[in-house]
Amino acid sequence: MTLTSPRLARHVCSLPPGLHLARLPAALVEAAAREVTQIESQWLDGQMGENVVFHLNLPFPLGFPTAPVFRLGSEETACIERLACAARAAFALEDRYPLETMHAIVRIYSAKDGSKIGWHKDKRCFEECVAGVVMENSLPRREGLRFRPDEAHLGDEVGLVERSGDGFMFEGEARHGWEHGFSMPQDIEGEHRRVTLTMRWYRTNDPATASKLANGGVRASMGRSACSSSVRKGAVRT
Ligand SMILES: O=C(O)CCC(=O)C(=O)O
Repeated sequence: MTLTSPRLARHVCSLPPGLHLARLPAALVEAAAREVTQIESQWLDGQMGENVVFHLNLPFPLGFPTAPVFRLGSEETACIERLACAARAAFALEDRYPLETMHAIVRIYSAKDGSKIGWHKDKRCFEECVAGVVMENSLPRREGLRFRPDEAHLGDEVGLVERSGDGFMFEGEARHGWEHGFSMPQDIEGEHRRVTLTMRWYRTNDPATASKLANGGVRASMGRSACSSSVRKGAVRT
């Protein structure tokens, strides 16, 4: 992974403190990317907006799933789950965060609809470390996730130049002092896309969160199935 900065070339453009990079095994990433394509054609029904998403294990927000949720152990997401586990191991998070509290989300950014995710910081209901894997980046210049410091922090806006299999994890200043986001470059048309897997772990020390987690992450009245992968394309969504 390399970096780009919109500022002057004499500025040394550096990563936000607390952003770590890794490479994930190609075979694992390719298998997960194939699975995303399958799910997209079978389960996602024109779910456009900021981008197309589905969740793994737990919904976001807890209690009110906004997109299909594939539980751990779902056949349809076996390879994506393996990739999430590999990323968790690559960043030494296995002993810190249990798989059961993981919320993973797959986002598909397409040049066809200029999809994006605006500048933001991740919510505090999630544990300190946030990890991601690029499953596909077919943009001609492979622009990826961008970071910029907030008003209280110093640094230049920086953008990752990505290849599929690139993994990142952020914590500390990168998590709380910098924002991140992605916008499809305006001059790109056609089939180019960026597909990512982002993993966060719900904090369990808050009683409200703990009780929702004990309930499988959904409202009591909804039952498990309303929040499972039963929202196949064409079916009624909750
Ligand atoms: O697509 C990405 O790499 C990042 C997604 C993201 O920022 C998020 O899910 O909050």
